[in-house]
Amino acid sequence: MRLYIGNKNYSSWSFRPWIAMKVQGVDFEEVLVPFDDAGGNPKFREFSPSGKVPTLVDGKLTIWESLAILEYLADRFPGKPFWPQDIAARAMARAVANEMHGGFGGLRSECPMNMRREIRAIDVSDAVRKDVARIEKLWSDCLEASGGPFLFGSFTNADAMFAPVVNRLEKYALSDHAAVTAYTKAMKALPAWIEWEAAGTAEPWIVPADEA
Ligand SMILES: N[C@@H](CCC(=O)N[C@@H](CS)C(=O)NCC(=O)O)C(=O)O
Repeated sequence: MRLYIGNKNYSSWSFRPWIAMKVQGVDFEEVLVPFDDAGGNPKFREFSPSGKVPTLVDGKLTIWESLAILEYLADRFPGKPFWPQDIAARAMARAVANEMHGGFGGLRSECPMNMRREIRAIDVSDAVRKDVARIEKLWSDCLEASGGPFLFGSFTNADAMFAPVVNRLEKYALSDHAAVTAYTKAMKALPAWIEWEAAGTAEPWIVPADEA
């Protein structure tokens, strides 16, 4: 099984399946293809039908789109807890994962994921403030219902979907909500997080558009 990803410093969509596979103990080969935004990322087209990362290749099967990859992994490894076991919790986890996949456009465009960035606040729009307020409510509701330390107790695909958001809220000093502080601590203590962050921080590439 091979996972194609972009730069670990910046590629928020790549981070999602990568951290899920690491935490759930799936053996995979990682292929990092650095961004070439100026050139239109032509190399991505060699393995990805959409021309984007992440892309998972399992034998003859190619799966693109981060959430589709996470769903495939849950089907492919039914013994691994990619989603919560309880049907109601699983429905909630899918709801929040989908909300992340299709939403929070203000936060995503104004505050790019950046593993090596120093913590520094920037001026943000009302759209970002609204996104942050919704995330604070969503995380605190999930953590209260599950007891934490992850959104549904133990780490699931819902946490994988929000991993880049943890980085954004921290690096742009966007929230001092107690639930955000506790969740950030739990996510950043994962060995998989530490491994990704160390590799991203050490990368030589700078993408000016992602340096807010
Ligand atoms: N909806 C896609 C988004 C994937 C995406 O936009 N990936 C970015 C990198 S984080 C990319 O490949 N950009 C290159 C391009 O658009 O040329 C997913 O969930 O996987």
